[in-house]
Amino acid sequence: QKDIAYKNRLILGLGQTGLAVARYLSALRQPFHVMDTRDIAPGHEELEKMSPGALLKWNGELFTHYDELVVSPGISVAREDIQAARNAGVSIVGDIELFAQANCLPVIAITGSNGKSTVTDLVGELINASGKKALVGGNIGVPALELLEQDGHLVALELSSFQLETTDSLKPAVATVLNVSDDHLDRYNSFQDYVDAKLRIYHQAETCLINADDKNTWLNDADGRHTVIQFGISKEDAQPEWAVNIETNSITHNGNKLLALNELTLQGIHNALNVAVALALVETAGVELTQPVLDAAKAYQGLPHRCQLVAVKNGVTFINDSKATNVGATVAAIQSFQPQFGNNIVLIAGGDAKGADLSSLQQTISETVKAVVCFGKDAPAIAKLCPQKSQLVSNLKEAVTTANQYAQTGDLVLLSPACASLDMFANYMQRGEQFAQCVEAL
Ligand code: UMA
Ligand code: ADP
Repeated sequence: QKDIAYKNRLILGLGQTGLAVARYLSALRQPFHVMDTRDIAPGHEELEKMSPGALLKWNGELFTHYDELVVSPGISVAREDIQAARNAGVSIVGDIELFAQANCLPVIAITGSNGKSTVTDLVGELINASGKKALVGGNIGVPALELLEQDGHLVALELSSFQLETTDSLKPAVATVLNVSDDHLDRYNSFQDYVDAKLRIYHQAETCLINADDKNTWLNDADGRHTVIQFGISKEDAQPEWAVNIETNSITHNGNKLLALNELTLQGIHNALNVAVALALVETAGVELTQPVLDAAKAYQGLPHRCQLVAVKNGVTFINDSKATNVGATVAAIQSFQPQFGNNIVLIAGGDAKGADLSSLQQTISETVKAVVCFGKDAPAIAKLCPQKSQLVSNLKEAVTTANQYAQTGDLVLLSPACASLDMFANYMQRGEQFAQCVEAL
């Protein structure tokens, strides 16, 4: 790895990211302090052992005493105190920027509103199946700076729009924006601002992989600096290089069949696209698509809390899609189960909608769902989309028992909340685990 410049830094936020930055700077013997807006920051005990006295009370007036602020993704850089520091000449970066300054390995960079973790994890599996070693991290849950300590051949990085906002030096071998739909509008002034944050991933990418079916993922490459390739659904008049062909039931590269869709363990068209993207990313980064790599794509089971089977009870199937934290994810999940369950789907949804426009869920609910059981902060807004099919309940436990009452043998009860979990749970994982426990207890 390369050296990063010696600076006096202030780390903002002491969650996973802030702690990883502190460990990294500490190992480099560079000076830093940390501030967090919370009374008790999650990483305070480890920080105190590592660097006694480094944690200071949040005070925006002190920001200009530092050369650089390293801002955690959970803190908005639009805050007045951070903007004032920027205007006073203080550099504003995030952990991914520090990673990019030090990293020497080729990077596969992945963003999008939905499918990031699935594609990132699968890219890691495909690289490992090829005999090379993948380092996988970023928004998926392993702070990128931790990857600098490990040996490997290729890095797969999941990046959120927040991480991209504070990153300038990343030069991915290949980068993709999988799709963009309403999300995080509590942190952006407009949908376009959110799209623009995502598109930053392409800035210095050698190859950009765009979604032919989603204009929001396209880039303006007027000066031809990038190689641009496409993935998408194959149509009569448009054949993306990497395609899911529904008529021939296959994933193709330049028209050549790589895999049959029914060979995949992952279900649904959205997941077939995820597999096509992962193959495209690794091939572009120099991994040969040998039989072991294709076999790994077929065998890939997906991550927990994404359209995961929990149980079949009295003929009713229960699926945990707790990671569906926006409308786009829930629509994709419902559509993927429709071929199997038709309109016999009871949806459990609700939580914190983060300011999203929920209306795009309306059509899917009115056309394909039998009943919607709504809980959490934005339950009333979801129930309003189709009042005659909706029932409000006060918590997830009640939602499961109510959904079970609506369901008959052969039906699907799908937890796909279209909302963040933070109004009632520590995170989406806790929500998914509680769902499984409630199903177990039926
Ligand atoms: N917070 C404060 N005050 C602070 C700092 C943070 O209140 O001073 C709050 C934030 O508003 C947020 C929470 O604490 O609600 C966590 O924020 P953080 O920046 O400390 O988060 P980390 O623990 O560092 O985790 C972050 C990513 N979290 C966010 O972007 C909110 C993790 O993605 C990521 O896995 C981790 O870095 C490692 O890279 C999680 C996430 O929810 C999974 N991401 C969002 C998403 O996927 O939709 C973007
Ligand atoms: P992210 O990391 O972007 O949140 P995940 O891979 O964790 O994405 O998947 C979250 C949810 O999004 C899944 O449970 C599924 O409902 C939905 N999803 C996954 N892939 C896609 C896709 N390509 N397009 C639309 N929705 C998707």
